[in-house]
Amino acid sequence: MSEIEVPESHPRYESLLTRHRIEDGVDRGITSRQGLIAQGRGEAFDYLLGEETIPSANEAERAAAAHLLLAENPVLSVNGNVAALVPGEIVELARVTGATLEVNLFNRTEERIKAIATHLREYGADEVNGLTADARIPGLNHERAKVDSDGIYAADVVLVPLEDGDRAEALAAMDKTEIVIDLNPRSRSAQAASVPIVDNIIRAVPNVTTHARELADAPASTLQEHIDGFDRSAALEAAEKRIRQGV
Ligand code: PTJ
Repeated sequence: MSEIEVPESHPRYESLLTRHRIEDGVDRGITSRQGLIAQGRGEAFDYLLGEETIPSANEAERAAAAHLLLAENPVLSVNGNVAALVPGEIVELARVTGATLEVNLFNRTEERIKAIATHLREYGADEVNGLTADARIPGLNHERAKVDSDGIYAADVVLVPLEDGDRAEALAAMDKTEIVIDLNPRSRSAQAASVPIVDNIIRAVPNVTTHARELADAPASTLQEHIDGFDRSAALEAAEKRIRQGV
């Protein structure tokens, strides 16, 4: 038996586990209730995608790893769904790529930021940013614009999983290299991203980490080749084709 008392051989195991983690996140004050709706939306896209990492997503995940390794100041943005679904995995990705973790919420409350930071520390994070919030993303209304001046504001590469479209567009407008994880290839976040990863975060984050481990000792020229070889429009098209046609 697993953490949800369902055998791992159950055909819907991953999906049930994901739901359980989101529910648990809401109960613990980590995930917002809107996070439940976002999860339902994601599940529908994932079902149509075949609940697997398609080849174009794997390429995006490799390009994302290369960007994070080449970055001077990479930041992984964590919201309530990310903290509930992949707490250990996002901490591990930060460790392997040398990135900083920053809690950045759509429905921002100080209590939830603190609860998420504590949760991530329980999973091994040394430092979690997001509470200082001494800078603003230009072009966004007050609460959602708050970031740390030495964190997301100063980042050259930022990973924003399950992001709301407005903020993804505003971050892209700041000329950052934006890596988005979103199961909807038509979402404004995926459309705004330099690297859109159309995959379930449950599979995507560990796979970016696997690529980062493999590329850790590669020269900068090899990392740059992976970045230059990635075609964001082709990746979005391939994901949409898979969802619409099942091929
Ligand atoms: O914790 P907060 O306050 O920052 O709020 C987080 C949510 C996710 C509630 C907030 O950012 C939000 O409302 O997001 P949206 O606009 O619902 O967008 C979420 C996107 O993530 C949608 O396009 C979903 O299809 C997608 N999504 C949902 N679950 C997953 C996912 N993508 C990848 N993996 C998932 N498990």
